Amino acid sequence: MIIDERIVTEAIASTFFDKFKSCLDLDVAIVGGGPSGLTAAWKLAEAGRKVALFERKLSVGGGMWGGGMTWTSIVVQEEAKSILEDAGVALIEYKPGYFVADSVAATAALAYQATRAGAQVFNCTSVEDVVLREVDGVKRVMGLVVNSSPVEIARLHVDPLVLHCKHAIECTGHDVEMLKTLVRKNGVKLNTPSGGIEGEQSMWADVAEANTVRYTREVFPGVWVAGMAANATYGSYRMGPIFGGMLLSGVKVAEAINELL
Ligand code: 48F
Repeated sequence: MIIDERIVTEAIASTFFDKFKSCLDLDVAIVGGGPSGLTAAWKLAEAGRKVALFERKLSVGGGMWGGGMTWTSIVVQEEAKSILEDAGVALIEYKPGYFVADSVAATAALAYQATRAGAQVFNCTSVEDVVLREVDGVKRVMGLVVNSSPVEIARLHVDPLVLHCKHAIECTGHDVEMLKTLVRKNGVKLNTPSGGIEGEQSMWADVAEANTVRYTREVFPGVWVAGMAANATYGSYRMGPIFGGMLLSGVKVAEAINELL
């Protein structure tokens, strides 16, 4: 076979733009491809929902690749063990209730399960704003404003593109980027004690793990928080390289949204 570079180019351009066009009206748009976002994408796609995940970096996986301090092991607790097992990840029980997985294997498995289930992943894509509408006096997020990450990094003055969604999930981790933008630009009140983003506190793994799941919820009409973003939004603690809460949060948000769709 003689390889024609033009066909290679056309194949990439054509399939990519078909994929992008198919995502202009989503059931769920996920912002951030760390463990919580990938798990949510996997579970929603598995339930047959039209879901896309937008990740700023070249690789999805967020803070999971590097285990703790670049030592490539992660820990999950009993309650979350079956999520990684279902993804095909091998676990060893280090001490009763503490299960260890290879962080690279776990991250790759979540990414594979999400895409295999049908979630569309747009890496190198930064979410820079949201689409806001007011219907009968109630404001609601109805979509995302996205741009190419290289455009963002190079600070080029290039306008973004827009897609609509029924629900958006804020999974940007510690920085809660999307929600911060929503509050800063629109002065809206969130479903939090202060009406704003409470801010993350220092390390307390036990409480933080439980709170990650507890605070996984709709924080503003059309916007849900999951993973570390849920902790930062509701003023809970950080927890370091134990990842069960992230996975359970991804499952919880997927189930809650799936029930509404
Ligand atoms: O930080 P991250 O892994 O979020 P997570 O799913 O998991 C947290 C853990 O990794 C760890 C922890 C567990 O004990 O504390 O930190 O809550 O992934 C967040 C992803 O969001 C991307 C970012 O590059 C990362 O991959 N991201 C952040 N802002 C944007 C974004 C944005 N504006 N647009 C697109 N992606």
